[in-house]
Amino acid sequence: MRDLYPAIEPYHQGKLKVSDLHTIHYEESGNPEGKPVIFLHGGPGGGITPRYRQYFDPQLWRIIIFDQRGCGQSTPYAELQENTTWDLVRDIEQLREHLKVTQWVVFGGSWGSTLALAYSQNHPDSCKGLILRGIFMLRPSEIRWFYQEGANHIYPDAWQEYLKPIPPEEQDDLVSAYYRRLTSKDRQVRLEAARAWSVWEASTSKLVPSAASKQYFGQPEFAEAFARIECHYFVNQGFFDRENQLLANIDRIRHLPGVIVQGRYDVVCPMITAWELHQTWQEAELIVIDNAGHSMSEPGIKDALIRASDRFAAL
Ligand code: STX
Repeated sequence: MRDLYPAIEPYHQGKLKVSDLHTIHYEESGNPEGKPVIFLHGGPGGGITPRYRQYFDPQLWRIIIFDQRGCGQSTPYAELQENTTWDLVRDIEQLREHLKVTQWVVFGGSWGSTLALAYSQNHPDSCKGLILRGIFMLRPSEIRWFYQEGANHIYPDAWQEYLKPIPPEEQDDLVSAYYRRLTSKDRQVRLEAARAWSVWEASTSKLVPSAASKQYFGQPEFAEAFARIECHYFVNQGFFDRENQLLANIDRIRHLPGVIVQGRYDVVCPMITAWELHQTWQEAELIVIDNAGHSMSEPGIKDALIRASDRFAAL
């Protein structure tokens, strides 16, 4: 099994003002002359971590990673205004031009896969290929499964904690009930909701749940942006015109090399979505990891992603 490349520091970090309101934080690591890859993090609202650099051979890749609007070191923190899928798609293109990249490989898991599909379908000429993991297309059925009815059958214990901030009379529409609290003027109300929302996701992301990731997701500095931005995208149905938009537009990227890595026991983004994507995009390679859940740190997922990035380095 392949493991992560050694930890590295960026050779360059910067800020890019992408609108009157928003500035995004980005970093470049690895080889400045290497093949460019843009890493799209999850959530939306998850921000970046140094580990993301370690999925790529630093001799071969110019590894470009950024905090999407409102999270990590991007500012303003947890801001929902001017924060839509199409704003992020424009930011990626603006960052590409700013860094004088002609084409890059697009790497994204979970919400990062949603954004990778949206971006590549709008800018196919900017893309060399796609490495996708834990596929999420932000359709109503996927939101319903994880935040209303479905995943609770597998994690009733964690679900009880997720339900706590919401009184029974509001539980028939949990995403809306959470949205009201996450946008409350009362900081305590916001933070309580943000913590419960985020810990639910941390509790369900790994085949074998980890206390460390629950602790990380539960910290207010992480949870507030993660929960607010996720919930904002979900109440707005990802800002898509129609629910199957990303499948309907596959022809725009069909010619690009693509790999889809999916954990069999992914509870956050169940495999049906990866399956449907692959049915529509059969030219892409589907790799199912039979002993993994959602997280990119699961050993089998890590192995498959690193093998894929090694192969793509030769494109
Ligand atoms: N959201 C899934 C997602 O994109 C429905 C995601 N889950 N956890 C993450 O992202 C981080 C690891 C980035 C926090």
